[in-house]
Amino acid sequence: MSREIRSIRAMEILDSRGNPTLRVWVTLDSGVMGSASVPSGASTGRFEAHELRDGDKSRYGGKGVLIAVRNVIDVIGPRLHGTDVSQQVEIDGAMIELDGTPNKSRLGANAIVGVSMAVARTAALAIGRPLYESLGGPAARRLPVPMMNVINGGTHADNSLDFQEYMIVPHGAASFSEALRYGAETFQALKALLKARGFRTAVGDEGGFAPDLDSNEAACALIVDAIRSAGFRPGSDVAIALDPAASAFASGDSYELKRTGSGLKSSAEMTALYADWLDAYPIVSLEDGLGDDDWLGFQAHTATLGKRVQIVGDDIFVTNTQFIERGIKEQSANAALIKLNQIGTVTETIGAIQMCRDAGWKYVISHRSGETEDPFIADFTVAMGGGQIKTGSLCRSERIAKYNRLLEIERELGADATFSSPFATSPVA
Ligand code: 2PG
Ligand code: MG
Repeated sequence: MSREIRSIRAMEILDSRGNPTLRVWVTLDSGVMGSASVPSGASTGRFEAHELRDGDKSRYGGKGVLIAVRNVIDVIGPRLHGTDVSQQVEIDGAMIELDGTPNKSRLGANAIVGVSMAVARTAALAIGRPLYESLGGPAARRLPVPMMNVINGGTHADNSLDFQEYMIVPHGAASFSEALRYGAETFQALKALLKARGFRTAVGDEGGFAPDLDSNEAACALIVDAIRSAGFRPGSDVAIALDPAASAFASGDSYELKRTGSGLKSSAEMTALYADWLDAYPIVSLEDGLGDDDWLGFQAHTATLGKRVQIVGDDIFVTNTQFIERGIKEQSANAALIKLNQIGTVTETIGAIQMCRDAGWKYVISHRSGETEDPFIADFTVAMGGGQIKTGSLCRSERIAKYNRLLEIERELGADATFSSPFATSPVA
């Protein structure tokens, strides 16, 4: 059956924050058609690939994506017409060349990644295989341990917390579906605790609660209480992961913890603060504890904390091999967060993952704070086999869509599905 691309269409849709984004469809000569929808971040790294927005203030406050949509239809579509959809590398390369800028600012990384993802999905449909298998081959059997963002702060919520994400990591479960249950039960226990202690239970952008706690640290203590109250062991059953997203509160050479009124801290003081927390709470992963230009700080941070905890670079690496390579050389971290739209194509994303693997680094496939109902990253995570996904809380359907897709994959793989913790059991219980 012909796998040649007949047409590529796109339209403007809304993401989970009510902001415009793109949905792209690829249709083959055979009639097979696949689509994908593009996510969007709020706490973006400075060197992320360019998200093209119209800037026309009369529509969506300038956030429309009609120019990116036109770029898909008028520029990318005609160029890819007649190309074999299974040639992902060539297709992504052709789009990079067509764009011609270092950060995909001409056509828009949102336009390019939409096509790239839709091509991957259509290629899978064309051979009648699930996306995770089409991208990952027969070895794609590992279900990920989820990092579930149950308390939101920073740029994801209008509350009192400087730090963006407090996540639970149910890594002691025996399977993905059990991990999901551990997570959901802990989330409900957390809700009950918040209520009982007089805090509001409204949620932030990723579905985590957004209470006005007295300190950034109070969120860790609350989560430990919730884990216990749900009947699990903090650390060995359910651990904690943090993404302070420190670029958002970096101020010159310092970090300004404005919301909690904790004042200015140097890079070394931030690292000392995390070291104290590691002593007190079962934390297994720390992402963006420092800002995206604090390379020296990250190096010291990793030297001090890297043996005890996974140090993940998000804003500092932006899924870009140029920055990950520097990070590996300078030992700035020991893991990378991986987001397709930070770099803009499936091929380059896989390149970033391969670089992590070669260096013995871990990697975590991640959603964005602005998401859609597209569960693409669920399949992508299983395909890449790293065993970790970050895809939000235990409510809001744009987050749950990914968990539900992982349940389906687990079921489909049956006895072939594997699940194992990438973390040593945390010493604190
Ligand atoms: C992050 C992400 C996802 P955003 O910082 O890791 O949680 O947030 O999409 O806003 O960059
Ligand atoms: Mg982050």
